[in-house]
Amino acid sequence: MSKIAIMGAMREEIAPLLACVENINEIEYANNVYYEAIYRGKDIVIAYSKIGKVFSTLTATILIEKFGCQTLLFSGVAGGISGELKIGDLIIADGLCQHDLDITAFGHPYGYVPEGEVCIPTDVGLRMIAQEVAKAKGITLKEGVIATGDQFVSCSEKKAWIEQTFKADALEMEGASVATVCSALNVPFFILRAISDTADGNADMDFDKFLESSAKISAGFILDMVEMI
Ligand code: 4EH
Repeated sequence: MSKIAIMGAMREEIAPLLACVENINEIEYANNVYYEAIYRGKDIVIAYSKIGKVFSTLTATILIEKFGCQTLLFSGVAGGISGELKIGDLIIADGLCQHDLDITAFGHPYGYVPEGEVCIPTDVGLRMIAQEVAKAKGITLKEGVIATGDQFVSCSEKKAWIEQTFKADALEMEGASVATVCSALNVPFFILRAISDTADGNADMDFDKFLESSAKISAGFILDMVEMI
């Protein structure tokens, strides 16, 4: 039977998932804990990677190569860029880029390295399932570009630069690295984020205030999707 990976970056992002699943079996591997579990009869493996591109690369790789997951769903929070996104709103990535990848000194565009791509697309089938779940819940689900980098952005100028350079609608610190792994290993993947802050001068305070509630919104949506995969 197919095994679904659900990952987050922070403990708070997966806590609401662990609260809803059954038969949890903890496995320690590579300085992290992986939680095998059952949700509505489906085999899933849950983990949080720790923050940033490097840790999330490691965790996504292990979920696929060691645990044999054939689909990967990411659930978490993000800084909103698009004016359409308020705190607590959901966004799904149609593509992900690395806003801090810069070899422009050699004439390349921001976010690009040779043999890579600026924007990595996510699985269309999983996006369609998400839109069906949204419809059933009576919510509108924004699709857009999510920009990833190893920085917590709390500055309007930086946010505006990322918006202009990548046409990004939200930003975070793990999506594009997870996308790179899944795309290379041909594993369909999906990145969902609920807005916790708007990446400006108040971002740190908003983040602390809304991390838990936004993480819960994202996790609840992801679990509804699992039933349909
Ligand atoms: O995993 C990191 C967390 C922030 S760092 C990326 N996550 C949350 C998404 C995110 C984000 N990323 C960049 C939400 N808002 C963001 C923003 N910029 N404005 C962190 C947070 N708390 C404690 C320690 N590190």
